[in-house]
Amino acid sequence: MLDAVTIGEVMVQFNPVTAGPLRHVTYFEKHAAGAEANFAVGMSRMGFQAGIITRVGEDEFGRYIIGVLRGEGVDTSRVKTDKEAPTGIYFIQRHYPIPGKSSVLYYRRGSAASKTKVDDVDADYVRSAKLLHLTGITPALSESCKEACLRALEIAVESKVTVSIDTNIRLKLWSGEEARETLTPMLRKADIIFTEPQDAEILLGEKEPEKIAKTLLSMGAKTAVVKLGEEGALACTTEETVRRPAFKVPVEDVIGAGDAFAAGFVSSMMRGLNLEDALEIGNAAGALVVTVRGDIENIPSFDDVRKFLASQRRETVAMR
Ligand code: KDG
Repeated sequence: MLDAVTIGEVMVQFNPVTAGPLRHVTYFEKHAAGAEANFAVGMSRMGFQAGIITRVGEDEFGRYIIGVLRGEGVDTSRVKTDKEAPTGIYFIQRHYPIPGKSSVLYYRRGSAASKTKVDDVDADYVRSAKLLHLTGITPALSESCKEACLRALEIAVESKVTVSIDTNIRLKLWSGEEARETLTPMLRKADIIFTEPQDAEILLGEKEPEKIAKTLLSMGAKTAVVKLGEEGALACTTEETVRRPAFKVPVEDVIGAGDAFAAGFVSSMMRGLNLEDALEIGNAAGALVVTVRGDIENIPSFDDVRKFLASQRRETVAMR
């Protein structure tokens, strides 16, 4: 029995050892990353069983990714190896042109993961999970990826598997209009929605966090979470609205923080913690990730979070 299942591309991330414009970077580190894989690893580190549906190429990078996921305890039984297409890769550029920010350059068009299709979605596998986690990235990869996400969503809804969606709009993969057209009907079927003001403006024409959350609740979500980066996060249900500030930490690379946040939040809800503690733990997970290069390396375990919060003198109710 899985606690969480997700669908999405896992890529090799090349992260520059030195910050600044990529034309001047000589050395890169190799990491395994991808929004959904980051989430799955986050769930696993928090003590929950997670699995991922995807494809990798029959190449060294594909073997590397499977090894990393297995090493993290993520179930890879539904990761197919595609003989026709390569494993996707991407580069990160750090602290340029804006200090403290990172950007991504994809080399993933036609990748093995973009060939993921409906047949790869094993209905029993999805049904065996307590939660299906989707993001706005996978449906943007290809028509067949979109169909696979919609099929998984349909199975989850029919089987009463909780659905969480992180809007994660990547405008390098599709236009705002395409994102809105595809994601809006998906969001109507989600129980938990993670978004951020830039995405919400595209999807809902709304930038104000509380209004975003209320609109998502009116569309059917039970819990709406708005990630506010350096300002923390806000979560809303029909009963309460809670806001928690972010933790101030040295920033090495911000990529991946949102996925760790989502895993911290979802795993806390699964533990039965309240909204405030779930936000605090999500914020802590996001903060820890940005202090190192790579998306998954510093995703915390529950014990890591406990130590971090104690260092910040902010123990959650559950940790006292
Ligand atoms: O959320 C982090 C991801 O954006 C990063 O790992 C790369 O999966 C990725 C993507 O599609 O942007």
